[in-house]
Amino acid sequence: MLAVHLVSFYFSKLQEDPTKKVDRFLHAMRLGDDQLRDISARFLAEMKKGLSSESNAAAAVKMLPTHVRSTPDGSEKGQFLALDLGGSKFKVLQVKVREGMGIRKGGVGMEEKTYPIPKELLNGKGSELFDHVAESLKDFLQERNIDMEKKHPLAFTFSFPCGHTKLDQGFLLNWSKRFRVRGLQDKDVVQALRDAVDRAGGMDVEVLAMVNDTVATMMTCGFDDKHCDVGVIIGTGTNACYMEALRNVDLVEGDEGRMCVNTEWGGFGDDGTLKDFITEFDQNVDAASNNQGKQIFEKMISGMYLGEIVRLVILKMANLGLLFDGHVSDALRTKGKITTADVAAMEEYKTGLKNTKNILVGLDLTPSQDDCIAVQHVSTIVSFRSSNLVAAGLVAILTRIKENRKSRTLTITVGVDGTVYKTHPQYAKRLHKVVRRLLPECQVRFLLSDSGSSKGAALVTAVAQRLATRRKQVDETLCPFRLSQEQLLLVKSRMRAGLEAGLESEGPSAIKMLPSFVYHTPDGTERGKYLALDLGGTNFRAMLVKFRKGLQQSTRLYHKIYTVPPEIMQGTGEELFDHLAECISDFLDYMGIKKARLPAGFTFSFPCEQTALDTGSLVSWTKGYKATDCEGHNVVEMLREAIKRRNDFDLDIEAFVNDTVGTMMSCAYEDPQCGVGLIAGTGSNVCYMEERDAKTQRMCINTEWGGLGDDGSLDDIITPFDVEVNRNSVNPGKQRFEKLTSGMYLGEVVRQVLLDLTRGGLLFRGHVTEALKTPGIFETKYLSQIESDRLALLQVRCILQQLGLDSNCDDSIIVKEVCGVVSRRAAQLCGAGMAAVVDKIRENRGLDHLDITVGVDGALYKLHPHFSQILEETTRLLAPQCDVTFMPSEEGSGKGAALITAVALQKQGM
Ligand code: 0WK
Ligand code: 0WK
Ligand code: BGC
Ligand code: BGC
Repeated sequence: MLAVHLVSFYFSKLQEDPTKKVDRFLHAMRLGDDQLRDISARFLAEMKKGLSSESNAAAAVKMLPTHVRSTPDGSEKGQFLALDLGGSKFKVLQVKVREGMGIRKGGVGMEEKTYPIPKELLNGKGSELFDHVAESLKDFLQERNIDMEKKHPLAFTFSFPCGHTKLDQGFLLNWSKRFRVRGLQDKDVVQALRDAVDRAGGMDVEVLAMVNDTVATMMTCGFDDKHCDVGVIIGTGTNACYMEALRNVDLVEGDEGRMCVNTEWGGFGDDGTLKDFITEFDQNVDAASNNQGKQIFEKMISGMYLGEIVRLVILKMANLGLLFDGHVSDALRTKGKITTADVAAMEEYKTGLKNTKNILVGLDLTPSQDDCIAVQHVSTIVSFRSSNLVAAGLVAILTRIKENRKSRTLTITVGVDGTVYKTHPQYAKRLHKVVRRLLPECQVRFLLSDSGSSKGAALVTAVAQRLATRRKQVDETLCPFRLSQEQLLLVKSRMRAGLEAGLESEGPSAIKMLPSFVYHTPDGTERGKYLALDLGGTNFRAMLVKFRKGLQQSTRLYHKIYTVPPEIMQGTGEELFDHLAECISDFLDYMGIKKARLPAGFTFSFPCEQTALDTGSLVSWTKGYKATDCEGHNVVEMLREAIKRRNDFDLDIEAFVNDTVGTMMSCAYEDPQCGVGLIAGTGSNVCYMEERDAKTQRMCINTEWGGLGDDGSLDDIITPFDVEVNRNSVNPGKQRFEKLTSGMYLGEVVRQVLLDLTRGGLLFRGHVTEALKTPGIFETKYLSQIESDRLALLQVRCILQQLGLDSNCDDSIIVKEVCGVVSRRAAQLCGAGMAAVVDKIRENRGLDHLDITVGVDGALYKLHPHFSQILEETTRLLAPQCDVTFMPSEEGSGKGAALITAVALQKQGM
């Protein structure tokens, strides 16, 4: 009875527009934007689950790392063989990228042949399938007289989910589409191909890369459009890949750069995530498939299933008397009788209805005009749902990329291929429209891969070759910077020999070992108010230091920093000291102590020969200084004269110390065990308390270790890049050790290496820009920024951008690596030098084991993310009998100078 009422109700409706009844019947398939956004959000959540190592194993959306780390940058070239297996056609191709006859400039030439795959092989043994592939390849080579002796690089597009460990190794997770081959699951597919090629014999083929068809499609489109970071296949099967930030791909080592991830979105919903969108027709398709419960999303979208869904819908409507007056034919009950090509034909704009009629008649049905309209509309709704679901998936991927780029908008290109997308009328347009409607703030371009995916696969191989070649060439270039322990021990012994030689010789020696006339480290009894002047590597500081009674060691310190302009650094000595006197005058004004004739300590971070604590004549300028009429002059006197010239304040310079000495004293005030002062800043130097033997009075020696190598003793580790830096410096031949270790030069060493790599075409696409040729443009502070772990590569690229260096991801990885090896070498060399110094002190004291503290200052030590740690590790490694504590100096060497002044005055009983 109820059935009768139902049928009569429907009949009453029949008079109306036949599409209306279909809309009602298939309302579950008509997805609104809110539902699509909901599906998109669910897919985004699944993507994150697939990327995370915690939840990957259970994730339905596998998010497979592909080990493709970069999209084409236009420098790829070469000839490749290619195999394209897994889509509707199996193809063998020869791909010539920018090479060979008739290839238009920058173009790609391809020759291809499609080889059928016998049905039985689709469910046969894996070895048989690959024997067929290898035989087809051999036939292709013979047919085209391609030299069989020559080694041919081969790119393999394999359109099934594989777990890659590297570009040329991938383990099959499961088959999909029509393939149900035995014996290859969880096996390395590349090895299976190699074995088959060996079995076929007579050809020398090197399988360099295996990629999924989505990846190859992205690369194919990336060749013409550098915004292409997504690849989508809507063909027999469906899938998508995109460039993900490597730091988010937990399954692969490393945080730097990007990696293409094959989402395998066909599996979306395999864990029930889409159950509220699965219709009974989808359940029937799945139940009848050869992989039940698997590829749920694919079965709602791809060409292998659309025809079947339409057939099942029509069959149900016919059974319910909603079509063909309830007449059902065996053909209509037969699986696969309506193909996706039929669905496309029914949707043809002009001939769609006629095609629909022919197809239904072909199914032994006698459709009315309204039946045809209704069936055509069923096709529309089914394929519309397919393009809508693809849109929802794509919106999730594009949203993910936008998040990775931390930007509100996005300009991106999506490379697409697949028969459904290519041949189904309206499909592409619908897809584009929905994506742009759901992501209005994004500029999304869709680029059809016009020549299949093999061009892309060849490009992956070309990129892999380019990356491998580049990796090798970069390694060769950077190898001289990677010092072995033996080399570091050699540097330690040469430093030791240099220290000893400097102590022995009266005459000039590479390491000058300058006496400082500082005999004691502070003992806490220091009292009073002192002015401290500190001419360092980068600026000049004036300080007022007060040591007070009562609480142990309380110090009050006021200071002001003044820059020393390059023209003053490289002007006349008079101008320089007038500038210093002016700064001091300004400071005394600022402190309101102009009239107070204070005792002063003067820290001067340059090599000076001293005959007493309060005098010193400059041996030679270092770092960026070149002021005239100073070298060989008593610089304390020069300052006094400058003050006299000003005649608006006066002070008594009681102590004149090197910044290493000031730093050691400053730290010794906190830690009496401090017997060494190290500066790792603009310059590089160390001082220590030398005590030849029990008899000789202890004195602090300013080693000026920056001069090690000025006698050629470091020529075996000095690289051509260092030679270049030295040649361009204001003091060529001098301070060779400093030029390998200090902030003044590290940036220049990096620039020289980048210049060389760029000239070699390994960086910045070989563009040697003016910026890169500009000395001093790559300041050492950039090394610190670029090497900080917190900095994503994008930010590295911003820094390079600021320097006028337009880089891509790979470039910034290499720039970061170059910065790393240069700063690591610097820290290791300082560690080797320090090991020599502390071991000398240990032997001086005749100890088997020495505990000592090193006071340290300088921007390189304090600000570089890794320098201090590598320096400390190297010191401990090379001086195992010394327990060395490194103590960053809080108040700089000025306090140290004031302390020395205090000690000096106390000695004079004042
Ligand atoms: C053409 C590509 C191939 C891919 C196919 C997918 O060259 O790698 O598998 O598109 O589309 P289908 O042939 O399954 O429709
Ligand atoms: C701070 C000290 C100063 C020394 C400077 C070295 O107070 O005497 O010259 O450190 O570091 P730089 O400024 O060269 O990085
Ligand atoms: C496979 C994917 C492939 C897609 C398109 C799916 O069945 O799992 O690896 O990319 O089909 O060919
Ligand atoms: C100078 C040293 C100074 C070091 C650190 C070197 O260039 O020669 O005197 O200690 O820089 O500032």
